[in-house]
Amino acid sequence: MRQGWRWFGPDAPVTLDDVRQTGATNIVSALHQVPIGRAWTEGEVRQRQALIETTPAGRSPLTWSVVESIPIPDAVKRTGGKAKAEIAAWIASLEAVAACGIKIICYNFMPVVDWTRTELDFVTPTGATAMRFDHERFAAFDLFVLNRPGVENDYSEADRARAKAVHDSMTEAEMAEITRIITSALPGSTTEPMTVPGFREKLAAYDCVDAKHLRQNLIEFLKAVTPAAEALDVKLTLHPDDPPRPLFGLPRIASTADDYAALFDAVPSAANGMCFCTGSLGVRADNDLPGIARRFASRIHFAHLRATTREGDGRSFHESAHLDGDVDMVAVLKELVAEDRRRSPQHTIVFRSDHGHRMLDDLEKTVTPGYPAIGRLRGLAELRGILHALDARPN
Ligand code: DNO
Repeated sequence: MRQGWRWFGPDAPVTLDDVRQTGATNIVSALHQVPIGRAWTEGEVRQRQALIETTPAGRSPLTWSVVESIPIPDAVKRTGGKAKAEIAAWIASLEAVAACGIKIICYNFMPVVDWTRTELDFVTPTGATAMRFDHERFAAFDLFVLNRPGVENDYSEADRARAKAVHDSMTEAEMAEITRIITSALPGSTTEPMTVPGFREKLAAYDCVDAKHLRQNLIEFLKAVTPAAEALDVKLTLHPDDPPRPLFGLPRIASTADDYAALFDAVPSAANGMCFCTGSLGVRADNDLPGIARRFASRIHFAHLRATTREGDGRSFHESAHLDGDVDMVAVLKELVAEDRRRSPQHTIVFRSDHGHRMLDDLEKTVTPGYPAIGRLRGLAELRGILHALDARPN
């Protein structure tokens, strides 16, 4: 398996030289500055690639191996194959990336909001902080701040009463902070920051899109883009929904093994792959992660490895240290390593230690939420330990 590290670009607090010190050799990055929907040019990709791959004297080389992500515009999620211009632009970006020799592209199909949390700095017993999703606080935002049409139908009476009590107990500043976290689009999100009224408008645009419809739109998108990907030996990897269930009354269709099976059945192309994210999928107790890794092994080209702990209410969760949560990471890695051994060197799985606690010096520094250096490095070191024990030295 190839050791990856997500790098947010030249302005990010974690530099490429920092990445070298972690031991990771494969960079995961994107042209985050390009507006969603605009085709990437080969020149732009090459320029970013030169930053990554020009190695200062005496330093170890880095390779840009994965693009995470080329965002999929709303028009595609809402109208599928009818969004011809947007799909053509996405294919142009794919071709620009492939022309530079980058062969793995990650994307997701979550409408309106990408990954969602309610707290960025939840203090864990070690003193390090973690990201957290608190269902009651989330519901309080949904019911009493966003207050979208029909919102009450998505919560039981008991849920609504609890959310009301939580809302009443929170200060305005606390509610404003949750609103900011939910609407601001967390780092790497493929959706845009929104105001609350803008959020309502976006939701209204999805009024007629149910899960069946959204899945059909993704299938139409895949049918349109996989021929280009296949011709260029590019693997497209669909990131799961985070958290893996509908939010804000919006359907989500990459949350379970059945969801992925439906997509692989409809579009069997070898380019139709999966980004195996243990942190996202692991939030559902009914997702058997080693089983999913085994079942879809040949489709997995990219893995996000991190752990979450489900809390007592079954809906809230927080991010644990990489080996401490609900996921059996050793069992997952056994499956991924077994698959990796079947592959040629240029097609091995790229993994990255996903997210990380904010700890030690990072508690005082400006960090990218979810992506501090030290917490991710701790995770990577632990994952590497497992790989060594499995006699699968990463490269
Ligand atoms: C968060 C990430 C997401 C992910 C995209 C994939 O940490 O997992 O930003 O990159 O949803 O397209």
